[in-house]
Amino acid sequence: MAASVPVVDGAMIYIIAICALLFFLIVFFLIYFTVRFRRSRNPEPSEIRGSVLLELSWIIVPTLIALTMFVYGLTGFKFLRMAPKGSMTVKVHARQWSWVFEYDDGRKSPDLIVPLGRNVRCELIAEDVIHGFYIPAYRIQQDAVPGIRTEVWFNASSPGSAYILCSQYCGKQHSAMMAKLIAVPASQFDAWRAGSNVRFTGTDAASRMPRGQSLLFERGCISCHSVDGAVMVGPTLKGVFGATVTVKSGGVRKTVTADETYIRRSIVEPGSDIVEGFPNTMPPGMDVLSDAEINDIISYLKTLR
Ligand code: HEC
Ligand SMILES: [Cu+2]
Repeated sequence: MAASVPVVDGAMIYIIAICALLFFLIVFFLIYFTVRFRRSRNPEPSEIRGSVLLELSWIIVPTLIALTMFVYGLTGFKFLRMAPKGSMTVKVHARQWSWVFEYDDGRKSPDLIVPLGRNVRCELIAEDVIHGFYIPAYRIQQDAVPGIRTEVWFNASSPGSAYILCSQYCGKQHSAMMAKLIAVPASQFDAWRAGSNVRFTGTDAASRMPRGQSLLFERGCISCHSVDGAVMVGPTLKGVFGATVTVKSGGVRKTVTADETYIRRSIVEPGSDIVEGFPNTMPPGMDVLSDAEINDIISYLKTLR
């Protein structure tokens, strides 16, 4: 649950209630007048002159009713759009097709882990196309648009997890663009932030993934490489381990077997062996990976047959 839920649900129920009331009133009078003024009872239509009072009242009353809906909606909207001062900020990177949550200390996570009871302000950054940051259980939805900073905030009031979805059709794997929001007690959150390898077992995506796979997420590899055979900006990583690859090394075309040495070099100095048919666009900054992390990635790639 979050504070945004009663705000959105309240406006929704209010609007539906007014619409339902009007609907039943209109249908009631429709039927009543049809029966009451049927031809057999009124063979001669009577002539009715205008009534200023009646006309004014059916202009003013519905206008006022509609305005209450507007005011109700507007207060809720302002509440949802303006993050309270002192909120904790999380940068939400949206890209084809994953979410990465970046905390102010630079820590990145494939799931949005938040402390209970804190106001969390999400700064939405679209890295390629328009995405929609959508947490149905919290009634929160905001587009992430390239070139524009949009934001949204919430306050998780009960522990547990909720789905984060993308609400803008953003390409082939749009429906797979899911993550979890996990609200945990502040003490657990601080331990996780401090870098201890707290895993919220069974709930977060990261804990279900092999370490190597979650690294591909955290380091953004999956924005260029698929693990299912699809060719994206870069070649797929499915079946790459042990495969025979044609590369250009310093302008010379040659065939190599993708062993540990080759894969390690492809990650650390991507410009040294360029896979044929692909541009040399893999960022060399990927060498921030530690040796152990590269080993984890290689172990994971070995399982991708
Ligand atoms: C901006 C896009 C981009 C990102 C991000 C990226 N790569 Fe690449 N990668 C490429 C391209 C393009 C190639 C093919 C050209 C080349 O070999 O340099 C490639 C090649 C590779 C290869 C060799 C594949 C083969 O078939 O021989 C490996 C392994 C690899 N990348 C791993 C990674 C890992 C691990 C990460 C994340 C730490 C990563 N890449 C991030 C674009 C990217
Ligand atoms: Cu999307």
